[in-house]
Amino acid sequence: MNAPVSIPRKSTICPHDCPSACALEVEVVDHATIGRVYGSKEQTYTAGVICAKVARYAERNHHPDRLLYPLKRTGPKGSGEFTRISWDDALNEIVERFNAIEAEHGSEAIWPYFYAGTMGLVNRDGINRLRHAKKYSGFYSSICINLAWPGFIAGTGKLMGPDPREIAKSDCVVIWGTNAVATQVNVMTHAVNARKNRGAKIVAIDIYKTATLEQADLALIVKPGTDGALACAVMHILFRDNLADRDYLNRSTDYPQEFEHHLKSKTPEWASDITGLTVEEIEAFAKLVGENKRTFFRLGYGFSRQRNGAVNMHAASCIAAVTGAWQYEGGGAFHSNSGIFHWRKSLIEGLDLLDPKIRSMDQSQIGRVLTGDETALRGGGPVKALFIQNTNPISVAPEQTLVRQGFARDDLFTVVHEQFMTDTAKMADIILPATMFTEHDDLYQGGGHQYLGLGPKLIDPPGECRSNHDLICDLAHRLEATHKGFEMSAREIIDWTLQHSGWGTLDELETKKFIDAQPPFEDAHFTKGFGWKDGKFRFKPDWPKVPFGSGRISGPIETMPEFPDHWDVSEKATQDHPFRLATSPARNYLNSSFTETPTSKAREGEPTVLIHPDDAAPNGVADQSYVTLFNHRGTVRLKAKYFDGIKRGVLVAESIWPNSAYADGQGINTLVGADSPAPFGGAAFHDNSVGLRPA
Ligand SMILES: Nc1nc2c(c(=O)[nH]1)N[C@H]1C(S)=C(S)[C@@H](COP(=O)(O)OP(=O)(O)OC[C@H]3O[C@@H](n4cnc5c(=O)[nH]c(N)nc54)[C@H](O)[C@@H]3O)O[C@H]1N2
Ligand SMILES: Nc1nc2c(c(=O)[nH]1)N[C@H]1C(S)=C(S)[C@@H](COP(=O)(O)OP(=O)(O)OC[C@H]3O[C@@H](n4cnc5c(=O)[nH]c(N)nc54)[C@H](O)[C@@H]3O)O[C@H]1N2
Ligand code: SF4
Ligand SMILES: [Mo]
Repeated sequence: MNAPVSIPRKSTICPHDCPSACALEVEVVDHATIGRVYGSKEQTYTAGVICAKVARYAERNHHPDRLLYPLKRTGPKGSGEFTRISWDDALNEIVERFNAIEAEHGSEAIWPYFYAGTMGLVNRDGINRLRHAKKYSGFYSSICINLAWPGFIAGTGKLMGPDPREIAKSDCVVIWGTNAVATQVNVMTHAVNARKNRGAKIVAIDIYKTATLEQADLALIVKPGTDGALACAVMHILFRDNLADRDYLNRSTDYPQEFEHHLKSKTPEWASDITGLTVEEIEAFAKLVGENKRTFFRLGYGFSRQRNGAVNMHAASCIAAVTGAWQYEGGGAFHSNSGIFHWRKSLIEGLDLLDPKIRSMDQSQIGRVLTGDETALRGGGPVKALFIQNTNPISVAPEQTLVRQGFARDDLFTVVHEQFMTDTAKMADIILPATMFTEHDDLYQGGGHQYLGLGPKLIDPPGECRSNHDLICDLAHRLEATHKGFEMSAREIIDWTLQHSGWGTLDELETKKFIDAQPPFEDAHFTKGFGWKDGKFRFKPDWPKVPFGSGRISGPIETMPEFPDHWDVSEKATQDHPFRLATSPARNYLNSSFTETPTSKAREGEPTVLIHPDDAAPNGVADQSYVTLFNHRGTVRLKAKYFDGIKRGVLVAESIWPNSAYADGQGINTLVGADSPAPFGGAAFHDNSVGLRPA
């Protein structure tokens, strides 16, 4: 037998919208083919571990259904009838239509719409340069982070925290509102190491028994939208049992006396009623975090996707300030490190051309925008053209019924640059084929860790796929938009951006592959003060003034509680809609990506909704039978699956499936609202009231 020939491996970064941003080693079989993908052992956060769906990336990269050529719609909208055309013809048509629309309706009638299908800074954010250069409508990005980040920053003043690798040095790891086993596997690597090496306890908090909760020593299943109550009761116990660090509170936080008084009524019994946890569970949790000063609170996005999500995120982050966990290695609260990279993005985004008078419409309200809602249009005229990159709004955006109505408009000209025939691409007038991360150069940063890194082009793209950067530059030339970024290669932009952000040169990064950007201990643990002028952690945030990007005040901000609390603004269960539905992520999909790969599809099966057997029986719902979920936004038909690791009255539909996978072709976001939560908007994907009937 011949010895197996070893396939050379090249380093890169996973481009998907995942806090882990793993450092990868990709087998490069030949100039056009990748093999297996491995996690880098050298990059110490990834530490050799990646998720299964990216390990088998060849399935996605070399998928027979990849879009390879530009297509033009030839049948009615949504008919799926397209004809192959040349790039030249496609771009000429786009330019002609955009220019005609601009001449008739003004530049703001064109809406570039994009998100984080790739997290590469050049290919994700370069579309902004075109938008600014042409004064096309702006994009208020809100779908993912708008509840979570402000909630965290409200206390700390800055979006950063202890080195996530310190999880391995903790005595207690609290994995809160993130299903890390499914959504960011590396958190588990470090948490499990802490348990193995130091006997650390792992606490996990979710609304159903996820794979993460199965690995926890203490698994807390709360009712959706009640984490603020849990956090308050924990802090009540910490003060009650003298487990609060009063020195730290006096030295490093704002109003300890007033705050302690506020917590007096937030008893475990009070929280037990709200959360559905037992008093014993709450007491046990408080004792663990109170007695283990090295407690690492790893706060995820999931529990923020509630109308009270920002308040709950803040409340959870407050616990570390009460115990003083911040002071210790392996202690403190962490949500994201996105605040540490100090990127200078003026070249990528063309920020020198930004005109603040141009309207900016809310990403999460695309359904309302396209169906002419005046508030959503922000006083401007209708959107007549969409230019979409890296996102699949017909599947992923709330109020899907409106989104679909909007996309079906005959007077809307839609261009979609995609890798696959997604639900959104199906509604396009022109489809353009996009490269994958292995086929273009880009620069990436971690959210759940502290590395930045280079993702170089490893193989040639198939067919006529072009990168986002190439497309944006070509379109800019044809639209006569000028900016020096349109004249530079992706590598030149990466080099400029690195140098102007203080991270050296591209050549240096090429050699190093990644840079550990972890700030020193005293900054990461805020030992010299939190990110406010007075350096004090805020138990009493000034919500409208929380520094969050271009944060635009929304929702019932005036009724936000003064201190951490149970803020009762979740969508109310009613007699007709008695169930609380969450749309938690499916392990083998990443948002709507990977829904095309055979292994992911086989592992996920079909869309299901988890229901407690005691809720199912009285509603006449048999295990594995079809049910219809409904609310005032629409109906969704899918299979019911009995599951007793969930509270009565709560349903979980793991997502995001293509709409065609559902029995009636309507996706789960049909049931989700696009009303703007406080303080700065967002989307409450896990906060829905629905009714249920056998169907
Ligand atoms: N496999 C997989 N990985 C992913 C994604 C995916 O879709 N699939 N999506 C990627 C993206 S874009 C992001 S932003 C991250 C997000 O990853 P996470 O931070 O993990 O956030 P979510 O996926 O929204 O939800 C996490 C968990 O929060 C739970 N949850 C919902 N409501 C509540 C609540 O009120 N309280 C508590 N305690 N828990 C609640 C949900 O049931 C879910 O299990 O993951 C990324 N990684
Ligand atoms: N029900 C429900 N809905 C949700 C969520 C939920 O938890 N529940 N989560 C929400 C969250 S957190 C997020 S972030 C959004 C994410 O929603 P989306 O931004 O739509 O996320 P993805 O499905 O990851 O990917 C978008 C598309 O980008 C394409 N793409 C990838 N790379 C490139 C590229 O280089 N160029 C081009 N042109 N295209 C590329 C992919 O093929 C994919 O179709 O979904 C939100 N929607
Ligand atoms: S865990 Fe996240 S970052 Fe890592 S390989 Fe999987 S999708 Fe990519
Ligand atoms: Mo996200």
